[in-house]
Amino acid sequence: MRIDVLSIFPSYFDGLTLSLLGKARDAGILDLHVRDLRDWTSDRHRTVDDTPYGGGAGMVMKPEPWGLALDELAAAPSASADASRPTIIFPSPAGEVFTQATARELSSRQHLIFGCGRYEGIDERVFEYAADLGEVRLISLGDYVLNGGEVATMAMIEAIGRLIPGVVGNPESLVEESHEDGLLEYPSYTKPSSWRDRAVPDVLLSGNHAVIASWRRDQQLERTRRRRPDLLPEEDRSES
Ligand code: 6GU
Repeated sequence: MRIDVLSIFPSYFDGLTLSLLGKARDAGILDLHVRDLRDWTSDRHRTVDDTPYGGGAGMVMKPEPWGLALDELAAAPSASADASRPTIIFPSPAGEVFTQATARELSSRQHLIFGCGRYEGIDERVFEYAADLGEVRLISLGDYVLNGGEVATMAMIEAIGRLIPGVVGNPESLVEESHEDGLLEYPSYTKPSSWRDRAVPDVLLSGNHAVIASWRRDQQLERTRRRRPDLLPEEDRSES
């Protein structure tokens, strides 16, 4: 998979050289490029923002650098062939909410471009123009406000990247995870079996795999009811 990131703060993404995603890059599974949007400006101050038409607080990102950058990054070897058209993601608190299903869907794409906005946002015409180059998605991490798209992009790249075959060494560890089966994960324990007067649940020491599996399922349901009832179908939300 190729991923291009456009940002005025490219050093935010230095962390992606670490750990699993760093290894995936070294192994050639993930072809990740972080680019400075200001490289597509031509004035002395490398200006990327301007005041909003109609007035109001803050600044808006100018369309011209975005247009030039997207033209360059979306230009595929076989332009216009459907599979090679990129998916262009703009992180935005005004977008659809990112979930594990979104991560799964995006993990099968050949080319993702993340456009990280700052200030009060990006000139709306950029989103319209980008739709000529690929599939445009505005995606939010949830109902709170960040200062820009960078941290959201990091989170999305990590969630998507770990689903690419070969990135996570043991594919089984992808299955037994919160949200993969629509429930929260069951609790985990390791040695010692007693720590500060707290014992590991007996069932986990029983060696009976069927009973352990059933206990874990119950724990998943119980936690999901208590912490995230919104994940359950209406009829499963209360204990009785
Ligand atoms: Cl994707 N961007 C910004 N700026 N704030 C957010 C967000 C994204 N998701 C939640 N809050």
